[in-house]
Amino acid sequence: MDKTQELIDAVIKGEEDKIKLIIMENLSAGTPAKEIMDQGLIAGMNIVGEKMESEEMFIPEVLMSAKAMSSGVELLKPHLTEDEASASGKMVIGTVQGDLHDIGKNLVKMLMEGAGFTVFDLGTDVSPEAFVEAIKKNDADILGMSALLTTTMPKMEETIKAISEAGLRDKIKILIGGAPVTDEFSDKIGADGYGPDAGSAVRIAKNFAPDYS
Ligand code: B1M
Repeated sequence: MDKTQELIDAVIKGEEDKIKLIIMENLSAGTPAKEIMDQGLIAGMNIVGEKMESEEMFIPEVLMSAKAMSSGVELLKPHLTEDEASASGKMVIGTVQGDLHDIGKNLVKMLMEGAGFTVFDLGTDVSPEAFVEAIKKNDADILGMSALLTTTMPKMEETIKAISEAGLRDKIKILIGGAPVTDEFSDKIGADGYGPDAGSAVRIAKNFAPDYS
């Protein structure tokens, strides 16, 4: 692939036009879309995730990178086979019932997509029943729940109970996050992991199963 490092840098800097240009040049030259995705977009976004975790990059910059990368993914999507597009795990994500905050959840979604996961976003105010239905319908491997209010955190536990009652707990890994959420809370309600930020959410999700990386 031509200009690999330039594409990685453009993702980190959130340079949407440059990303599109490099992708078009590579597609015209016959570079496989999967190679452009993996070696350029995902490689760049992985660095963004790491920089976010180490506080070298902050929310506005990460949003710019994520948005720029998404436009690159859109350009590549028609050139990816179905298998390639969903090579990694499948995640259902949403903000829990009663909670309308979605900026952090959207960031997690974008970085997960950047890392190659297929993400089904249920939006905000998602009931435990709706999470259960979406896990079944999409045969998801991972559930991501976000909560920003102390009053809506208990909905995470309710959702995990509903998943157990539906007999799905063994087949799904559960990742939670949001400003008031903690590791202790995650352990208490029986989640599989807690991500303090979007970068670490991706790292934890990849650790859930070796073939997600
Ligand atoms: Co709201 N709000 N808000 N608000 N709001 C907070 C959360 C609050 C802390 C402000 C305050 O009082 N200091 C407070 C909660 C207090 C509490 O519960 N302890 C609060 C309140 C009270 C309310 C209302 C009740 C206000 C009212 O109406 N009286 C109301 C509730 C509405 C509802 O949800 N039912 C409300 C409404 C709103 C707006 C609609 C105005 C708006 C939301 C817009 C939107 O999301 N589209 C809003 C906002 C913007 C905020 C603050 C200012 C910013 C939240 C944010 O987007 N942060 C917030 C104060 C604050 O946090 N400083 C506040 C940026 C975002 C990138 O961070 O979401 O934490 P965050 O996500 C991070 C990590 O947490 C993590 O990764 C992200 C990136 O690093 N993460 C995950 C998040 N989800 C994850 C999932 C994962 C893993 C990691 O795995 C799946």
